[in-house]
Amino acid sequence: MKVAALFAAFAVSANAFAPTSSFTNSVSLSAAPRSASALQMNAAERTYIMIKPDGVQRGIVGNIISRFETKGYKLVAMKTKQASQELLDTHYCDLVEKPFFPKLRDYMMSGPVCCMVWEGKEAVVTGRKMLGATNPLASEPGTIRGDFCIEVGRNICHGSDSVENANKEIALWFEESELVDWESHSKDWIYE
Ligand code: IDP
Ligand code: MG
Repeated sequence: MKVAALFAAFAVSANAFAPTSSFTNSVSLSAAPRSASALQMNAAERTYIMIKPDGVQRGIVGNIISRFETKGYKLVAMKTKQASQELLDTHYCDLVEKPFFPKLRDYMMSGPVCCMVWEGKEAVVTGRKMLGATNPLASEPGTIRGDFCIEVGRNICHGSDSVENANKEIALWFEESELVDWESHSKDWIYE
């Protein structure tokens, strides 16, 4: 008798947590699966995010990773690296003539950087928003630069500024074999 009552109570409470039918439809794997090309267009954009030596030294790597993870972006590649002069000349090829470039290069070679590729819908433009403005004093609070730094020459992170440059930067900093093609189990909870 007691067991039956307990079972009935469990059935009612379990039902209270059951998803509504429309909710079920929106996430069901069997309901109208999207085509591979639709998923490609929505979710396969990649951006190159790099934590600069000051971000690594100051122990901000975990916080930055956490922001991209909790946003819903997918980590495709990650490593630490000591950047060479040649690599930085290529990466910052549009800035090599700037008067501040020698200092920028020294700063970027002063310790390890943390190189990452994040993937997801509009990852490039959204990644830039998450970083904040180049000059940290102009970055909104809530952005990475707005929360963690003060000077443009110590602005702790890099993010690609266009899809074209993202693809170039990913190819510059990573071997093809370092990019892992995997499917997130959360994708149907992040994309509708
Ligand atoms: P971004 O990193 O926001 O894309 P860029 O203009 O591409 O900004 O500059 C690359 C990096 O060069 C900046 O993140 C910053 O570290 C450095 N930088 C840019 N402008 C200056 C400057 O006027 N003085 C010193 N460093 C600068
Ligand atoms: Mg730039």
